Amino acid sequence: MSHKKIAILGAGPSGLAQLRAFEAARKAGVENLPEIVCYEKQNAIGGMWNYNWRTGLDKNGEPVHGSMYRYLWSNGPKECLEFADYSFEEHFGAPIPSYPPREVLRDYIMGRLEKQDINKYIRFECPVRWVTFDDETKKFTVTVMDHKKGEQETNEFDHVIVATGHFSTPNMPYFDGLEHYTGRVLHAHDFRDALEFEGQDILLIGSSYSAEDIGTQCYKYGTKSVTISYRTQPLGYEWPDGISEKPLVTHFEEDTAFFSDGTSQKFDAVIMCTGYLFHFPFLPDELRLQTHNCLYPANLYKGIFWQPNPQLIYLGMQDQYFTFNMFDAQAWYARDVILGKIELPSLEERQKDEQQWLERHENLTDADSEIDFQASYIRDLYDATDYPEFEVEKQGEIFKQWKRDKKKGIMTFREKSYRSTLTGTLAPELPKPWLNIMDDSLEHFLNITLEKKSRSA
Ligand code: FAD
Ligand code: NA7
Repeated sequence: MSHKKIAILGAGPSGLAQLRAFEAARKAGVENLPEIVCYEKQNAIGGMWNYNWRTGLDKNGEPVHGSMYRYLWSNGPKECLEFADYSFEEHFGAPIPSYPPREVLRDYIMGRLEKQDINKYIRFECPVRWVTFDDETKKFTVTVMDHKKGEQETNEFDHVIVATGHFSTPNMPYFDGLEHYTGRVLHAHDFRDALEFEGQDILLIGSSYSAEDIGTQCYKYGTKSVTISYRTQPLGYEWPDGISEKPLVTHFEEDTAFFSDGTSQKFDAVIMCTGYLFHFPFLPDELRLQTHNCLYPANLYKGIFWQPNPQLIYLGMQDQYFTFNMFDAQAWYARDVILGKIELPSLEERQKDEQQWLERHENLTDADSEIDFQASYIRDLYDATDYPEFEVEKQGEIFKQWKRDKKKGIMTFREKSYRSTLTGTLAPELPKPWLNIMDDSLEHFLNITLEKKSRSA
């Protein structure tokens, strides 16, 4: 029997989960594994978790993928994103606090992989340009630009797995008068360093994760005032002096923004924290997922298989409470379908299943029900595979506690500790208030965390 060939598009956490899933099968002695190629636009693995100082275009003229910025700390407890087959404690050799900075999380993601020698499957600096499917041969052709060789290349595959992320292409709304506004206008995607706004009055438009995180971070690094303008709902936290919320901007005149409550204020800069577009410029309409940021995008069976053609698989396309372990659950399931261990039902059955999830999705009323929904989605996936147990419902309870802790103190929630569902260890406390830890490097974080531990030992 000839080997199947599969293409994984993207080597961020989702694409890496897929590679890891096949590695796990290989180690378990599964034979006749498919031939795998992973095409990655950047020159490193890790996706969004690689800090990229560039904005706009990269050195090859490709759109810069990175939306992460300096001094970014995890916005959720690490206990809710722990890989079931690799705990934080195993990676760092000791327990660490619940909210690590970006570099620490990146190190953890990489740690599991270095052991697995996954790089050999990855073709770096190879952005995918175009994908087609032939109804007769039932094969995909994937065309990539190999920037290292300076030439395009086309190959055939039995499965294509899209793992290109969806927090990279800015949703950039227009407000009257912006073209004459005299301050700086940027999207969160291009925000890199809070220090740029030290001493300034800034306006953030949008009221979700990016607004709360960029707002609190700017406050931490000396921005004079942060105003957050919401379209539907304010974030509603108890903000310190220097951060406030306003209803939506109506228009701009010179250096001033006007709001729908009739007030106005001068600003030095405007940061659009208005979310991201699902953007797959390499996919024709009949293969292209069209959705917005939500917990259950339509047209995907089990949240991963493209309904009209399940040889096409999407990973990580949901809005995310759970991240790394959800990508794992998806990747293990996709792997088992590709290996023929799980048989896909008929289109009718697949649509019926999807409909049930969509109906549940429509009836979600609050964050707690959303968390339960995503936990049961994950449970449904990994109950069908040999992915190790990670007590997803317990992690859901930690997410609910996280929500409450944020409500109690948006500037202090990162000082809370939670218990790992894998090891049972309660995370140590941050040795200092988050607001006072200005150095977010891996080295500094481990130094202060482990120092504290040895003092108290
Ligand atoms: P990505 O990480 O986006 O990776 C996609 C990969 O695909 C990239 O490497 C990209 O270069 C590649 N790619 C894209 N297009 C192409 C192409 N055409 N050809 C080839 N390769 C391509 N999650 C958390 O769990 N905790 C957090 O604290 C957190 N904070 C976040 C903060 C910010 C500012 C953002 C933007 C996201 C945050 N997230 C957080 C969510 C984060 O997106 C996920 O953790 C995770 O990175 C998603 O993994 P992914 O592989 O699906 O996508
Ligand atoms: P989200 O969570 O998708 O939120 C987008 C926000 O932008 C949300 O509050 C929207 O308001 C708002 N929005 C969108 N369009 C507009 C317009 N036209 N005017 C005003 N406000 C608008 O994106 P985030 O960037 O916050 O988070 C995405 C990921 O990045 C996340 O995983 C983080 O960890 C980092 P709405 O509520 O719809 O009215």
